[in-house]
Amino acid sequence: MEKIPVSEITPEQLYLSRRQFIVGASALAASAFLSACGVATPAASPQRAQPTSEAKQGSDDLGDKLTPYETITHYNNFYEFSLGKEEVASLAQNFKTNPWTIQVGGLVNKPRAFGMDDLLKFTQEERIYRLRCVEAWSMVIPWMGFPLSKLLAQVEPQSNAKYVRFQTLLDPKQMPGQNDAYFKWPYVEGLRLDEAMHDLTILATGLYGKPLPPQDGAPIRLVVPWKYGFKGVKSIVKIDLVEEMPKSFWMISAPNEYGFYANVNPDVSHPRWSQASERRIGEFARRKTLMFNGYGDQVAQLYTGMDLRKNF
Ligand SMILES: Nc1nc2c(c(=O)[nH]1)N[C@H]1C(S)=C(S)[C@@H](COP(=O)(O)O)O[C@H]1N2
Ligand SMILES: [Mo]
Repeated sequence: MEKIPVSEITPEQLYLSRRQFIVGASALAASAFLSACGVATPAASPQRAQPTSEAKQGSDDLGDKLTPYETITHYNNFYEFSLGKEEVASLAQNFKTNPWTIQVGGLVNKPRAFGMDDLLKFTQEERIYRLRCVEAWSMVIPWMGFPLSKLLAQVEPQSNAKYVRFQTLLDPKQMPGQNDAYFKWPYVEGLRLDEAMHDLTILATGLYGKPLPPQDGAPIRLVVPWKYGFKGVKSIVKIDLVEEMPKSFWMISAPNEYGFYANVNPDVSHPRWSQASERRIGEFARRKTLMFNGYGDQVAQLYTGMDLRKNF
C-alpha cells in the first residue's frame, strides 16, 4: 500500500484518527494525548465524559456533519481584517498572538492577568457546536476549549456583577480594518452573568485538534452556541465583570438591527431578512433554523418570562 505523504494528510484525516483514539481510549489517556498534540492539559485533571450522542465520529449532537477545516478557516467574519469573508485568512496570517495576555477585572475580588500558558492549563475539551451567523449561514465546528465559568471562578465575581464585557485587541497596525472609522473599535461583546456561567459557554483555543488560526480568533475567542455568531468575540484581551449591560460592537453599529441578547430565533426576523432558515455552508438546500440554534433544552430556562421579541 502506498504511504500518504504527511503534507497531503488533511486536518480532517488527522482529526478523525485522533478522535477515534480519544473515543476509544480511557479518560486519562485522552487527556495525555491532548497534551501531546500541543494543547496542554494537567495530567491529573478530570476529563469530562463525552456525551454518547457526541461519540458519533465527526458529527454534532444532531448528527450533522462537521464543516471541512478549509471552509472554517477560509470563510470568516473578522472585520478587524476585512469585510470580505474569503480574504480574512490571508490578511490575518502574520497576526502576532504570542505573547498574549487577557486582563480580567472589574467587579471581582481577585483581578489578574492570564497568559496563554495559564489559560491552556484549564482542562481542554472538545465541543462540537453549530455556529449560526446572523447572515443566515451556518457551520459545524469542532472546537477545543474550556468553560468560561472556570476562568470566572478564578477571579471571584462580586455580588453586584451582573454582566460580563469582552474586548478584542486594538492594534490598527496589525488589523487594517480598525482604520475604518465607520465602526467603533475595539470590538466589544457582552453576556449576562448567568449566560456566561452556563456550561455551554466556552473560551475556544483550538479547532480540529489544532491551535486556533488567526482568522478564527487566535489565540482565544468566545463561543456561545445558542446565540448568533457575532457574540463570539475573537482575539480577546480584556474581560470585565460589570453592573450595567455592556453596549456591544453591533448594538453601537446598528442599534435597530442588533440587540444585546442575539439568541438564535427563527421567529424574530432581522429587519432586513428572515431568520427562519439558513444555509449550511457546503450544502445546497436550506435548513430550518432551530430555536436557540437547537440548544433550547439546555438554555431556554435562562429566558423564562422574557419577551424574546423585545429582548432580541
Ligand atoms: N473581534 C471580532 N470578533 C468577531 C467578529 C468580528 O468581526 N470581530 N465577527 C463575528 C461574527 S459576525 C461571526 S459569524 C463569527 C465568525 O467566526 P468564524 O470566522 O470563526 O467562523 O465571529 C464573530 N466574532
Ligand atoms: Mo456573523
